[in-house]
Amino acid sequence: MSLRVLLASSARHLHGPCRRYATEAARTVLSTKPSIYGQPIFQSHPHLVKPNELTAGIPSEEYERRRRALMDSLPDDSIVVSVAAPIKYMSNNIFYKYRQASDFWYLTGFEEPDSAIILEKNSSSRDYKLTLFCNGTDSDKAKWDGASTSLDDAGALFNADSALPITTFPSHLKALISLSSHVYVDLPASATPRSSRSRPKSILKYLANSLPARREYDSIMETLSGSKRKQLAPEISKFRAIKSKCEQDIMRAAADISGTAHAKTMRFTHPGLSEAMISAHFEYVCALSGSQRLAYVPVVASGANSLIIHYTSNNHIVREGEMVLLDAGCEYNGYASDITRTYPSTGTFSPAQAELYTALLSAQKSLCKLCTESSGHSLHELHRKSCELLKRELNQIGFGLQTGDLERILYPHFLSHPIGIDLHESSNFDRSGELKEGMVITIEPGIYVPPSNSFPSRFHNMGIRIEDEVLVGKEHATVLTVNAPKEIADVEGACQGLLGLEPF
Ligand SMILES: [Mn+2]
Repeated sequence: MSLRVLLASSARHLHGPCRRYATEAARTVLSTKPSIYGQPIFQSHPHLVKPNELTAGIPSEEYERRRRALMDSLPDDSIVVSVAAPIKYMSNNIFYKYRQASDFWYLTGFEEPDSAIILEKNSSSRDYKLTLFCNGTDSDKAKWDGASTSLDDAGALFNADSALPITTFPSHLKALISLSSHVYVDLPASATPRSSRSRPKSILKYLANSLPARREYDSIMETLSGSKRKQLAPEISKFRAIKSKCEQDIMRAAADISGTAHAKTMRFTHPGLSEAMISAHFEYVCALSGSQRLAYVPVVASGANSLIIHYTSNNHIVREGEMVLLDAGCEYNGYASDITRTYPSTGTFSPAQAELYTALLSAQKSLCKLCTESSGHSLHELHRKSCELLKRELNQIGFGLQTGDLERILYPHFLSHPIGIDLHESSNFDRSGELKEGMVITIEPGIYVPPSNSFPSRFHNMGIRIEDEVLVGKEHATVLTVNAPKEIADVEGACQGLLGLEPF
């Protein structure tokens, strides 16, 4: 092979994410290594963060707007206390990859552990004051773990009125609590003053570690547990439920990465592979495209394993003639994605598989279209509709459903959940509230047919779920996860390599 042919053929292989990374890598030559900051910012990582952005895809002003909107919604003389997530350990001192606490990140964009903020209402010209507490420069720590952002840089970059050492957080908090009428803070579930004595964590850790006198610690805890204290999470969740244009763009990018990974994983799959290899392939494709982690442990359920809704053992071999249910999505630049597809291991649905798939798909597509503000629907109403639609569809293909068959056996889970920074942004979400423009929710009906005489035998042991993310508009619903093949022809085309996609 001549050199020219060799070059041409290697260039052909440099496609998709690999080519993008090659270009980005070239740009990073200008920045110095190692970084002096505790997270990627434009100055250190111009291949990840643009000049106007604080975190990838989100400008500083947006973080400012978030804090202002929150503080404007709270009564006078309020303070907000939010702390970073603790580092989590697999065993002893073996840590997991760090992920910042969602609400803290939403308000700050700050990605280092051992940090906290206090927001005070009505105490400066911009109506609120932000104090950021963090590690600051620590040369010994930097040698082992890499840099943490200096106090000066942290204050300037993250737009804080002051940035102080995290060790001073308890004394500041104590002083401010006594001056404020309302203290918005989330304590861990077990954090009553009594139980916290045995297992201090998160916010308690800072208080417990940093205060020499137990009496002082107890007095802060008592005040925090008293009538001044209000839960912060429900206040923030109202704002997080509506996605800004920047957030919508990131969520679309996350959905694109996951959707393409689904298509490529369909191409990669064949009988004889293990479910674990399919999971590994999905994760690999997402990581190549820049995703920082998966948003959850994937479900790779072949054959009758698909009847287990949260099957994550992923340790069986895929057989000829089975379907594979793949529920998997990446996290990208702080936002989760969530897609489920069910496809034939051999690349072609059997007639019975196609029949059941078509019934579910028809209902799923009708439900996606209903995700508009003008429909006035709530998640509860959409779920009720999903049951109606599925009953009709299933009876048309010979199910003859009895009362309760669908809700109790064939489709035992809820249709939808809101998604964003967290995969399930549901804990403070009102399922009875009307959908609003800018919300992003999943639509994920499923059918799981046990081998029971009550149901047609040709569908026994089939489990199918089809899940998309939908952006709610005033009049129109936008499916974000369109890269994942869904129509039978597209799914089979992807499996058979007819869509022009390489498996990698
Ligand atoms: Mn989901």
